[in-house]
This record gives sequence, C-alpha cells and structure tokens, in this order.
Amino acid sequence: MQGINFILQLHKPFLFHKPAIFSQKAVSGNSNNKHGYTLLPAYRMVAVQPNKVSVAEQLLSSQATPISLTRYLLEVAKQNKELEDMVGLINGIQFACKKISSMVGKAGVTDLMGSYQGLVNFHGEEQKKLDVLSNEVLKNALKFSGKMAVIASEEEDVPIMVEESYSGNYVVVFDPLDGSSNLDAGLPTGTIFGVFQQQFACLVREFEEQIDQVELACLQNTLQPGRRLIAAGYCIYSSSTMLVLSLGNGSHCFTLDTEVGEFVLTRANMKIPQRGHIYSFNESNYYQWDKGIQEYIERLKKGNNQSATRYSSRYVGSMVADVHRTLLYGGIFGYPADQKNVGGKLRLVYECAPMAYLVEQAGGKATTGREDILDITPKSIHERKPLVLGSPDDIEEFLQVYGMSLVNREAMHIEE
Ligand code: FDP
Repeated sequence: MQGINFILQLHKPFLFHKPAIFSQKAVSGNSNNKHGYTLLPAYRMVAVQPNKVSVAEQLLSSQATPISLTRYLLEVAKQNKELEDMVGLINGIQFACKKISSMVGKAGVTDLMGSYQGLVNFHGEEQKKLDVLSNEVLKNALKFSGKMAVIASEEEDVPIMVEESYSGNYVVVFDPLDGSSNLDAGLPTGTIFGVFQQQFACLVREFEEQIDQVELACLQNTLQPGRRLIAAGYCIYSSSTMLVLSLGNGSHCFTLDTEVGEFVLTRANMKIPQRGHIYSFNESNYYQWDKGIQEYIERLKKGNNQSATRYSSRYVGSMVADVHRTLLYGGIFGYPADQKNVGGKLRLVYECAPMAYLVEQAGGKATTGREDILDITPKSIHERKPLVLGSPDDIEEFLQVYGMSLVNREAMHIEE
C-alpha cells in the first residue's frame, strides 16, 4: 500500500478532481441555452488523409539507424500538415505508456499488485492499484499535451472536459490497463486508445448545478462511430513493451528499447495473414453461446472448415495480448454474446472500435456477427458489444456459418 500512496502523493498536484469541468473557449456563433452551456458546431471537420506512401515504410527502408516514434511522428507531420497537432498528442500517450510499462514491470517489488482499497469501478469490477494509477498517468499526459477537449476512460463513469488553458480539439477514449485481472500473475496487459476530432465545442459556465447537463451534451463527442477515428493504438506490456499505432495509413509497431528509453519502429505496415490457424475465445462460455458460434468453433476443432485444417486454441484472457497475437499470426479472436453477457462483454468505444480500426488498417476485419464494428454509433460511453476480429478469410467464414444460423433461427421463428 505504501507504494501506491507514495505514487499518488507524487501525482497529487496534477490529479483531476471530479467534477473536472472547466470552461472552454467557444469558436464561433455561440447560442446560450437555459442550461448554462453552449453547444457549438465546432471546428470544421478536417479530412485527415495522410500521405498515401507509408511514411513508416519509407523510413524503415531508407535508414540503417533505428527510427524512433518521435522521429516518425515528426516525419508524418512534415508530410501531412493537418496532423501536426497529433505529434504532441501521441507523444503524451507514448510517455504514459513508458511510465505504465515501468510501473507494471516493478509492480511485484513496489507493492503495486492487488486491488485498490477494495474499490470497484463504474462497471462493478474490482479496481486494481495499477488501474487507478495508469488512469491518472494517462489522463495527466493527455491533459498536458495541450491538444485535448474531452477524455473518456474505462475507469471514469463520465467523460472529462479539459480546462481552457490546456484545451485543444481532440477527443481521446481509452482503457488505461486492459486485462488487469491478469496482472498479479505477471501475464501481459495493455493500454488501448482511440482519437477523434471534437464535433461540438462546449462553452461551460461554471454553475455547479448545471454540470450534469454539460456532461450530457459534451458526451456526444465521445459517441462517434469507429469510422471517424483519426488514430488508434495499443501498448502491450509483456516480455517487451510494444506500441502499435495507426494514423489512418497502416498499422505500425514500435518496440520500447529500454536502454535508450525510446520506442523504435520494428514493423512498418503490419499485414495480418489472409487466414490463420488459431482461434481465441473463452471456451468456458461454450454452452452459453448461440448455436452459430458453437457450430463455427466445432468446425475449427474438427478441421471440418473451409481450409480443412484443425485449428489450435490460444486464449490469454487479456484482449491486447490476444489481438496482438492475432494481428501477427492470423486467425480469429472473439468475445461473442453469451447468456451472461447478453450484449457482449467488451466495450465498444475504447476496446472494440480502436482494435477494429488497427486490424482493418492491417488488412483484417472486425464484426459483431451482424455489422461491422466500425459502423456502429455508440449509444453510451460504456456500451458493450459482441466482437469477432481477425484474418479476412477467417472472418468471412465465421460470417457465413453464423449468418446461416441466424437465417435458420428466423425461419424457425426463434426469438433472441
Ligand atoms: P479484464 O477483465 O481482465 O480487464 O476487457 C476486459 C477483459 O479483461 C479483456 O482484456 C479480456 O479479453 C476479457 O476481459 C477476458 O474476459 P474473460 O475473463 O471473461 O475471458
């Protein structure tokens, strides 16, 4: 406990205290309403079209020396003026990932394992000490990047608006420490993030009683479909720390060189295999799944599938690790709906959508079984969805098998 208190003391001057609502400068044509806040059509949506030739590939092929993430970002910004602000933002995130990586690596010897004062988060899940710390580290890094308008985190019940002196017009959604139930066993964990452009600027008057209304209005910025993401990434804390990033022009992997303290480009333009031979599902849910999911998994186990190959099973139970392996080796990862998690388990906004974006950028696909993950407009910040993602041929086959089962259900008039 000493460890976490000490670190929280260090961070104390920078902690956000809820309600963390601050005024933000309006940009044009404001019209106040009775709730004491103003919703503005914000900055013109900038169509982010990074240079078609992958900067990462160019750099990797032209240089013998390692390419740092910072160098890559500066190069992207040089070639794509509209991405200049992204440099500060991603730099903030990479700093947070280094800090979280260091805390995760030392957790056993600095008393940072275990739960945090018996607290549970908004979802009723036990909060680990490192869940709390990682959330603070990432929030502060983002706030002080000076590029943020709104921040939404798995560990916060409502989104946070950034005070005027630090504000910008990006919206970042994140899960600060995904897979944290694996932490105490030393298994891989990760940070997932997605970046949108702000759609509505919120001019907030500082009337305490109006805060809920303001939050409600500004929340809209975080409820954008994944197709509107302009960047996404994850950091995996494992035998090495890797940051996989996409700014809309391929997914690229940077590995933390701990000797120099920098992420260096190790895989430019990652390509998921067209088909894999690994499935990654929590099979203990088998009897709670739909018939279609059961049938699909049965086929993979028997080799009674399109590739006539028996698949192997791998399931870490830490989404970042399972998705990372799927990106590299191919195959299929899924957390479908089941009788307990009727709407799915994984969170659409800060887990499914950023991962779907990265997988699509690497040539893969992500679906609920009925619709593309990236096409879904979230209804609430912590909404859950079924998720199945992976190699394009595997997802196509999954959709055929699952789709047939849905047709059969409808033909038999079985209700969901
Ligand atoms: P965790 O609860 O440890 O944070 O999003 C939550 C998540 O982990 C994912 O990382 C992981 O894929 C999934 O839950 C594991 O759920 P099960 O334990 O039900 O398999």
